[in-house]
Amino acid sequence: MNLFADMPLQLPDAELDFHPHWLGAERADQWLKALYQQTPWQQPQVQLFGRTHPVPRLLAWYGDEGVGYRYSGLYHPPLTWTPLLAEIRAQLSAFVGQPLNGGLLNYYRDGQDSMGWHSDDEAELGRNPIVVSLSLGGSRRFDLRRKGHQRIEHSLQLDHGSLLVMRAATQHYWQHQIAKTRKPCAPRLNLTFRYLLNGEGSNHG
Ligand SMILES: O=C(O)CCC(=O)C(=O)O
Ligand SMILES: [Mn+2]
Repeated sequence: MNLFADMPLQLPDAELDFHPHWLGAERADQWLKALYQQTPWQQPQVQLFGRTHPVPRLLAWYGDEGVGYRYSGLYHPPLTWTPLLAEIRAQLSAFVGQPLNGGLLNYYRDGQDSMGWHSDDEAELGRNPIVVSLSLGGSRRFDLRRKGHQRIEHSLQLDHGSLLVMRAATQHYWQHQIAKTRKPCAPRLNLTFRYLLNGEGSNHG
């Protein structure tokens, strides 16, 4: 748990701002319900050690025209922003003071859905990418470790309506994950908005 609400996290070589109550509960409920219903969720297959597995979550990629994304080895053209997503994108862009032209939606159906260790360091995100991550629904633990190390250095609980902003060199030095958990947890919808310099690239397992 982060006891210092709305304070930057003091991790070396990282720039993380956490806003645990960015969105009020009522609005967060509305957005969760609408986004879940409006999204054409996909569950792509990934190749791992020569075998094919479904990605352990549902996902969808939205973006400005031509801003496609490569995940799980497949190129995904952008879905067109819905009015709600355009509104969320505009609010977040105003909040961080930077343009955002793409957004990955992830839906974790239960504790067995997850996202493995990775950095958001794909070339098309540029040198010091901003990643703006809004969490809705069930709380999940977000872990951080240094690249090349196993030990988890810091964890945050990403609750309904919380916003995590990663900037600067964070992706060079740190990896993050949403681990599987046996604890019962409600479905969770996460949106990560980014700014891509050009349309293609990227890989998320
Ligand atoms: O679900 C989360 O909070 C993490 C999502 C994430 O790391 C990503 O989309 O790159
Ligand atoms: Mn990520």
